Amino acid sequence: MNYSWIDKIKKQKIKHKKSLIVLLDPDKLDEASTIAMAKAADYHAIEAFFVGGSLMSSNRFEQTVSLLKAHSKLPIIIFPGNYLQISAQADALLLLSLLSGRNPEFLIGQHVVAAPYLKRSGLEIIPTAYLLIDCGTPTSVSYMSQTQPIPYEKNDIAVATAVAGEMMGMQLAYLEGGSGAIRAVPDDMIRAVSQAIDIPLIVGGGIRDIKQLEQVFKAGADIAVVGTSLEKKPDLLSDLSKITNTFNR
Ligand code: 1GP
Repeated sequence: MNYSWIDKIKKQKIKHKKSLIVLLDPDKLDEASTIAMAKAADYHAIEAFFVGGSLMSSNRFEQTVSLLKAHSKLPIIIFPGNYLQISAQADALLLLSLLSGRNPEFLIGQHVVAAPYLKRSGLEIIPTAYLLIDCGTPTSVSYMSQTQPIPYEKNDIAVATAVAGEMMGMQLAYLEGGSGAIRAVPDDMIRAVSQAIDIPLIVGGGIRDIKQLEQVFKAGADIAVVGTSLEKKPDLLSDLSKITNTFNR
């Protein structure tokens, strides 16, 4: 039987298990830092790597996936900024539909262009309801997608959007504050969305320390994604993974 990452995540949700995912942006990490992170993650409670970015200026995407594959046993999940970010060496790809926006290019356009490649790639494709939340600063995602995020305090809009995504058959919901966001997605919004849907909920953007990670998990996120803070301070991985473990005892 083929391995399915999303099946594993759904089973973990049933058991109330919390997961931490490390986001690697190939533009921001050189070869040595990527290898160091790959090796370190294997020793901590990390569920997987996400690889991707809103804009890729280097040609390190494929190389980053290869390095992770060579130096870590963890699943490699592509978290694509656009259809150029596809690698058959990875395990799965989040097929993101930017449901918070009204730009058809990010709701279906890019998907159509990518579909023939994705079909041939053999990757596990995971349809994902992707919701960008306004966390205080203009983000690369909102600029690159030319869409407006959901306002910070509009929990009802976030809930209705996530529920719509679930009804459309999406397998994951993702509340995105944007990479390097000044503040993380608000607890109230995470709580409201997690209570309204049955599919696993991912939260990312602006999680900088163990306190914020704890809040995100307590509010109801099944998976937390951390990128920028680990680029700046790789040692934080150990503390973040310890906190994740405390939720899984
Ligand atoms: C993943 O974009 C986030 O959802 C990552 O955000 O870089 O702020 O951790 P940070």
